[in-house]
Amino acid sequence: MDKEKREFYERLEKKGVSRRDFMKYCTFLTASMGLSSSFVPKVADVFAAPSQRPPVVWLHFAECTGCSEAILRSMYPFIDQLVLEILSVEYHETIMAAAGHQAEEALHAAVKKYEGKFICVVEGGIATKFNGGYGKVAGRTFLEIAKDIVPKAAATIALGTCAAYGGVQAAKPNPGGYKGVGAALGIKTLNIPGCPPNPINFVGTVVNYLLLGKLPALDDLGRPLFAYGKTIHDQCPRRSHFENDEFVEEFGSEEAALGYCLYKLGCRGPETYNNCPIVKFNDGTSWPIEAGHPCIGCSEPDFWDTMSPFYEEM
Ligand code: FSX
Ligand code: SF4
Ligand code: F3S
Repeated sequence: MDKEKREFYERLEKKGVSRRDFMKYCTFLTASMGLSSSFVPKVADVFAAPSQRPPVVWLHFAECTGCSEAILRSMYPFIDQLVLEILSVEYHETIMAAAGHQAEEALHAAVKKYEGKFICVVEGGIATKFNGGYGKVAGRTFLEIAKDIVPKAAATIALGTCAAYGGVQAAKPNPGGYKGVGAALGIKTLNIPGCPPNPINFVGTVVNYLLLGKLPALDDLGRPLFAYGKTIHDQCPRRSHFENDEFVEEFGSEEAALGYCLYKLGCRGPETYNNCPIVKFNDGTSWPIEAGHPCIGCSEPDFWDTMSPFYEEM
């Protein structure tokens, strides 16, 4: 094993992560990216011996920062470390030490230094009415900031439903005219929706880019197909209860087995595309439907309006 890889595994070991745990994670990540198991060692190498660490400028607009929190407190305790091993995060308001003018300077210096080369990750929606006056950072509107920085990036990732499609602040009556980044700027973005999005879908997208030199294939809403290619309902374990004769027998009748499904409580799983049933959250512990709550369609555009009232049958 070369020096770089050895040092990487030593760093992980110091954080209490064994090589076995790391390989387990890479196997899981590879499968969730829709790649065959022969890619596992290559995926591991993306972390252990990165040939490039693309600079990242991470912008926050109108949102709750749940998307960053999901990444930083994510499934595997070390995933935040992994993100920092493969990305060179030049600007991120939540995790950077600098504040105020110093932070602003860091942003402008990074954009200037890496123009045309950095990945722009955006969290949060952008106000478009009243010249974007409903949301500002450092005296500039979100709209001005996005118009200035996004076109200078090599690629832009809209992380979370707010950045992808506007999210909660775009819900009716939407006085600020909030929109997702793509709609606000009139461009196509790669969208990783979910409120919050699953960190594995962000990491999978970045690893795909580093491993294969391109962004993953997208659906017509800009979402990576490897993660958003199937509905929640198609992958839901509760579905098996009314479709599987054994369960029906166990429950006594088809109706009783159907009662285990949350459809009548308003579940939006049949019209929501995401991989929550497979990848789950918090170290694969659980996900909304497993915890007994119907899916509210959080990764679909305008879900606050189109999917509500949430507890009524579709
Ligand atoms: Fe939105 Fe993310 Fe929901 Fe919150 O940054 S997708 S409100 S989880 O935090 O943007
Ligand atoms: Fe489908 Fe929801 Fe029922 Fe699962 S709980 S089977 S997603 S309707
Ligand atoms: Fe969201 Fe539904 Fe998954 S509410 S987290 S898409 S189960």
